[in-house]
Amino acid sequence: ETFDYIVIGAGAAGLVAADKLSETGKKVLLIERGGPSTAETGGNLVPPWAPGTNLTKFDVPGLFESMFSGQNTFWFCKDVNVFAGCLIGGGTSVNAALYWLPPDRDWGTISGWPSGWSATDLAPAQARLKARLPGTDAPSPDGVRYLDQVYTLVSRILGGSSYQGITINSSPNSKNKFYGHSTFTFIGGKRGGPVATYFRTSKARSNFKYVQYTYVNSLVRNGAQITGVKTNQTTWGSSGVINLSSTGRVVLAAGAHGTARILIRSGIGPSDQLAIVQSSTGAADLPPASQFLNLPVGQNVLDNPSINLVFTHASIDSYDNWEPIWDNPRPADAAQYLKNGTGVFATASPRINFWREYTGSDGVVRYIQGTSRPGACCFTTEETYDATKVFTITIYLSHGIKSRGRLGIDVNLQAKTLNQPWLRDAVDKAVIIQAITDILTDVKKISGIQIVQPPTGVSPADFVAGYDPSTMNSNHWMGSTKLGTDSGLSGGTSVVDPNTKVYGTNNLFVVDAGIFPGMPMGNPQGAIMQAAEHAVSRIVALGGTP
Ligand code: 6FA
Ligand code: ABL
Repeated sequence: ETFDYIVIGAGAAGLVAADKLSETGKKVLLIERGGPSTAETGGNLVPPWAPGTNLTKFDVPGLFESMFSGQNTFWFCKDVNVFAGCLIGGGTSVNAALYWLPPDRDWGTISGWPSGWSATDLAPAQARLKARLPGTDAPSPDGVRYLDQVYTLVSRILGGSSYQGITINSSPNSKNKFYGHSTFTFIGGKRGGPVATYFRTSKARSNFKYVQYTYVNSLVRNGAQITGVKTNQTTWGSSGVINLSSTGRVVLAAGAHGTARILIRSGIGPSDQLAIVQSSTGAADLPPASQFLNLPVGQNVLDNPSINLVFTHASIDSYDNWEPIWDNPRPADAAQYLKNGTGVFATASPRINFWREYTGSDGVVRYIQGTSRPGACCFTTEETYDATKVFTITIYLSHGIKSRGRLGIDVNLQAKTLNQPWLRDAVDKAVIIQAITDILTDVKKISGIQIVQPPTGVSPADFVAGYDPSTMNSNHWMGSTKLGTDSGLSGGTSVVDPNTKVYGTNNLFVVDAGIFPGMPMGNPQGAIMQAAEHAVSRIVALGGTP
């Protein structure tokens, strides 16, 4: 059996790509290393308070904060040293589902994209995405916003700097001093996202097939031509190889870390990384060294640095820091959700989001995103405070960020961060310090707010300087297979061309978070799905498949 398209990875980008490709009638295989997530994909991990229901950990939005604990967090990839979803839906099945229709600035030269990737070029992709997945800022099906004290209080704080309240996705370009209710990909009080939309329509097509628990090790190459993919599944033949048709294509969507690793294990990447594969168990799968493509895979990596500010206020219900939600939830909230799918469990933890523009001393415009939620985690303090009244404002540096890091593999072929990407640029750091200073100034205008973090007497600059870089991670990895016109084969920074085709290959494409040259304004899943929509229209327009 051979395929016209093999899509690797059933995450944000892969589910969109597989659906759009199968819509054309071509024979499409989607390969996912993980297993089921939500009930409709066969998942059955239900909390102890919902026995006999189909309300899995991945379906119930209010269980989001429980992703970070548990004996066996199988939903996260065990061979990637940061959080990455390894199940159907990828990151979209484990994330907080925050969802932003990207502003125009996320595309075009201002964000590092070449011609063909302007906001105008991408407008049809955004319209298609919005039609399939509109998102909601009132996820409980009864329209009521529960546990909303954080929204009320933080909107008052932001009023101190004359921010305006809006419906965020009704006005994607309003990102300088605007706030609104957090907006999510939830549908009908459950996790929706690409699994409940794009994946559902692809599964209904006879020319579409998907396999799970199938790990792609490497690509089978004959020079520039990819002829198949090598998996760990011998059901496909003793070598685990799945073949492409003679005019077929491989579309990589294994995520910023996963795609980089597959390329490197296929002889495509920086020479120091290929040397690691040559002296590892993966050596046998490499093509001859004469076919290596020395591309900057894993370079130019971005993630938002994020800093948590922690406060208390008498009006706040910290929701017990979300700790009991899995096995000892507040009985009335669990009963309400079981009864009709409404209430606190119908949404994830964030309550309000806001953005503000800053021009750095280097003249570059950068944006700050804020996300606020009841509760707080992962910090220590000398202060005495009432944990039942605590809330967090997380400050992210986003669009305009200059710092870059590097990811790749280690000797065990695990995917990992090689150089951290957070606040390496001095102006990036100055901007986030300014943003924290501004928020704290506005916080102090509201009576009764106790600042728990940063601690009393510690300036924003000292707080940022002393902040453990490993806790600045935002799980928004981008850029490891950057798209652009400056081919890495000629010393440039790009791994894929404007058609998302890997330089030096005939039929290999990347459509996931790795292609982004710059950081989107908000949490990136919306931008990633929009980019995948656009990428597929370009791939299909190339013609050439049967
Ligand atoms: N993004 C948002 O926009 N809003 C959020 O609220 C948000 N929250 C989180 C969050 O809370 C967590 C804990 C994490 C980890 C991420 C969050 N993100 C959020 C980021 C967002 O989910 C990611 O940016 C987005 O999902 C990335 O999309 P990609 O398509 O680039 O990659 P995925 O990780 O979604 O999918 C890759 C798939 O490939 C996975 O299913 C993986 O199992 C599979 N795969 C990897 N290697 C493979 C291999 N060798 N063979 C077969 N399959 C493979
Ligand atoms: C995101 O986009 C981030 O990737 C997540 O890290 C973030 O969730 C969600 N959105 C919600 O804003 C946080 C949790 O709220 C914390 O409790 C957790 O410690 C942290 O993720 C871990 O990275």
